[in-house]
Amino acid sequence: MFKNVIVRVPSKHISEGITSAHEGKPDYKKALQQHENYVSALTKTGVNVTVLAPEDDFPDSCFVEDVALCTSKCAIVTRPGALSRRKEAALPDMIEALNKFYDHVEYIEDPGTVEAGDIMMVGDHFYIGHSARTNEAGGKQMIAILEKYGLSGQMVEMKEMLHLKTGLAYLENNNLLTAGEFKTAPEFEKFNKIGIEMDEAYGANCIWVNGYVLVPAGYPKVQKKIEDLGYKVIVVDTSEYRKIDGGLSCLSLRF
Ligand code: CIR
Repeated sequence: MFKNVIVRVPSKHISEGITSAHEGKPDYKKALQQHENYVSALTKTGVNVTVLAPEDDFPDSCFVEDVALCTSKCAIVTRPGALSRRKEAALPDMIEALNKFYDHVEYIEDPGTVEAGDIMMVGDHFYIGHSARTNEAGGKQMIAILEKYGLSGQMVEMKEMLHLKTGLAYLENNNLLTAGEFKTAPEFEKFNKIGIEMDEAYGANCIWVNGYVLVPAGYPKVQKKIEDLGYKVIVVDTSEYRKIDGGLSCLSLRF
């Protein structure tokens, strides 16, 4: 069960966020409204939500998932691979919030790069995508830190997706949503895989929170598959975040 969630209100320069999508620029006011709805949905699952103030100089700073890994034992502040995002990990209010919740806060160091959107937690084990943003040195540092606390990790090679969790979502009870290159990856054979079709691939970025699953609006096939598994579904519109490659998991730290 998760008790806490940290989010950050989007920057008024969110339209300048890094993107590979060709869907236009996010509308700031709409993004703010969607963010409020996201916080309301999370609150419904019983977690306490810490809302950090916007950091206008960092267009992608609402995607807090990338700047820290929050485990049951420690928090690990990352070192983002995207240069425009690197300093997001050192923002004082985030460090302060992590120190409030954790006795142990660790840091990824140069030459390592990690964005925690590349890390999927399954119990005490962590799958770490070796992506354009997370390098081998970063992955090795992360695994060494996890092992120090009795946790474990392994790296997963990836080629197509931005982050590991762009195409994977662990819904607990061995259920794993898989899209694109992860549908056939050998690392995930032991899970009950729920394959997401290409036309709804963005919908694979769901989050499990205390028995609920938050699903992005506009992905009816994904929604039905999750409902059929018996989860309580909350649909949340993320259209403005999708325009800059972001989704439901990217917008929060859950622990
Ligand atoms: C980026 O490219 O870094 C942002 N525009 C999107 C980050 C999405 N984060 C995530 O998948 N964890």
